Amino acid sequence: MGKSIKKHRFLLLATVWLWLKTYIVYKTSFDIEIESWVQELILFINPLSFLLFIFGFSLFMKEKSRNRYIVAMSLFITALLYVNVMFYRFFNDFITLPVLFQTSNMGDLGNSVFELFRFTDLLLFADVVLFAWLVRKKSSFVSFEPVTKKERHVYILTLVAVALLNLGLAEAERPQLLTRTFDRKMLVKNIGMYNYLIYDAVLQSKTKAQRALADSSELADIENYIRANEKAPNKQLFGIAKNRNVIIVSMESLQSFVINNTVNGQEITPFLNDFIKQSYYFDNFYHQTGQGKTSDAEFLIENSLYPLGRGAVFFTNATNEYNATPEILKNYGYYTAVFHANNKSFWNRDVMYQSLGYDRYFSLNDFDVNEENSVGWGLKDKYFFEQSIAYLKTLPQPFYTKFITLTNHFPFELGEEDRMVPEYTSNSRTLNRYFPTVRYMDESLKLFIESLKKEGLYQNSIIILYGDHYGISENHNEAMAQYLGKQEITPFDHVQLQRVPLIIHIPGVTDRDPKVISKVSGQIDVKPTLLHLLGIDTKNDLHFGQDLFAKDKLDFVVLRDGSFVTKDYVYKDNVCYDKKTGLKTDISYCEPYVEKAKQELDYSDKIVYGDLLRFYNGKNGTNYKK
Ligand code: GP9
Ligand code: MN
Repeated sequence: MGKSIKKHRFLLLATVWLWLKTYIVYKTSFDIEIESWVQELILFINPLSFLLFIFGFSLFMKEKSRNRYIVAMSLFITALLYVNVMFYRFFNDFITLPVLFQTSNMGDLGNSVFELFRFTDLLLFADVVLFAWLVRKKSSFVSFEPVTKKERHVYILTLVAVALLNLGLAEAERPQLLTRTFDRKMLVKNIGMYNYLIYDAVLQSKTKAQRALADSSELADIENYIRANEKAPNKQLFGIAKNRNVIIVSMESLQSFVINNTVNGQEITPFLNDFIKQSYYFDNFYHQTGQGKTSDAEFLIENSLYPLGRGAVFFTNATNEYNATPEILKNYGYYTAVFHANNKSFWNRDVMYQSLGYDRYFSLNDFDVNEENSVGWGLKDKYFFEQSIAYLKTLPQPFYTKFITLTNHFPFELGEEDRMVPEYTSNSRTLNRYFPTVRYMDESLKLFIESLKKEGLYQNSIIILYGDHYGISENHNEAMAQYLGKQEITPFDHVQLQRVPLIIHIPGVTDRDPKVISKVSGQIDVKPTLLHLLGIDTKNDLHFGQDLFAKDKLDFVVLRDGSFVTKDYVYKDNVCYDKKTGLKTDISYCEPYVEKAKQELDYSDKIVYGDLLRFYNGKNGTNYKK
């Protein structure tokens, strides 16, 4: 025994060290909530089974390659760990395979990566260098003796025992852990980051198979569910914007808490505050995005389907059959275009936009972007709108257009000359810098609307502005609590902070009779709402949202992580909160909706993973496909 340990000390050193390193990274780079010592124990042991597995292959190799393999794997595992650390800093989430392989995105992260990099990160790789040195220079330390059969057996038994112990503990702590997949944090906490990636890979191939195996019969239940939930459109508003141009703006990272609010006594969104007074403004409107962020919001708005629980649907299912708003409107004589000053392949948009039915995508190459007119992620919003309008003027009418802003994107960079409100003062640089960039976007929107008026494109349009997703993640809860004047940000507050503005502006209509509408709603509701305003019937369309103006529109929204909000309650992580008090309440109040929330997400996922709409069009021939 002792002899074997000595013989394999390099293998053991690498395994134990990477194990400890992973645990240290868990504790220092991720925000994993631990509620008991059992959970801590699970977290501690969870990297081990994977490491034993990976390094174990070395026991079946020739002496020389054995040591090289150990060094190579140490490097590989460290890189994996590091990619996750970076990703977590940015998205406050663990990476999934589809996202990891979106390498075209990684290149574009440019500035953000720089912003996220810390010099101490280099320490993570120090051990790999040491291992390489040991192998090269200290042949006395690394062994070159053949491995015995018995040693292999003992190793494999240890591996199996560790894996079973881990799974057993995790299953006891969290029943049904592996079947309830949308909570990544829970999974990583219990089976570890590495095993999670394997689990994710299995899921990935399962979803691939799902499309292959899907058939049209699956649609029957889904269609029944959708039809049963449909609400009749509001008669007064149906067709009120018929044949008008449609102008949609995705407002980057804009959350509702800044609306009608101040920083250092100054209004953060003076233009929007004013615009709201001439519009329909929805103040209980939630984003429902997942890992795909901006792109998920686009997906929701135009398909009224949920984005996916893992990966970005723009990547994983870009060539599916959809019935998106642009495609529908093309059948009503609309020209459709989308404007975004970024690489056309970023988030796979060039492919996805074709599936959504866009005639034209004005992307990076169509804009004049230089040092002076860009900051952070690229072209500043003011110039973006200015240059877009020049194109907009030339489009055939009526047009359906979508504009994706960028300046208010993490890390919220902005030159001194563009700052119209001061930074906030708190321990979060991110939150501090958020306010000036929001203010900048607000000003850009003002100029945009002004030029629409100047160009004669305003009066005959319907303008929809929406916040795409949160800008301030949970990592900044302390600063956020300070800003909002709260003791702390509870899970209840967190859900409430997922509200983003939705503004529907119809010149000649909403300016005469503006409204603040407080129905609980979400991005999924935009598609049927817009189509009805344009006087287009949606009886044959498969969507999960409801017309926001329907008399009996349900006060209900499901967030992508499975939380949901009703008129009186908020549900998150198996806890029910009373909206009036913000405090925990009896779960039975939320129970009637738990199944519905899960059902909707499941049905929507089935449509996307199975690419089911390809059957719908073929079979029923909706009124859109002529
Ligand atoms: C970049 C824009 C922003 O093209 O989509 O992406 P986000 O990080 O917000 O999803
Ligand atoms: Mn975004």
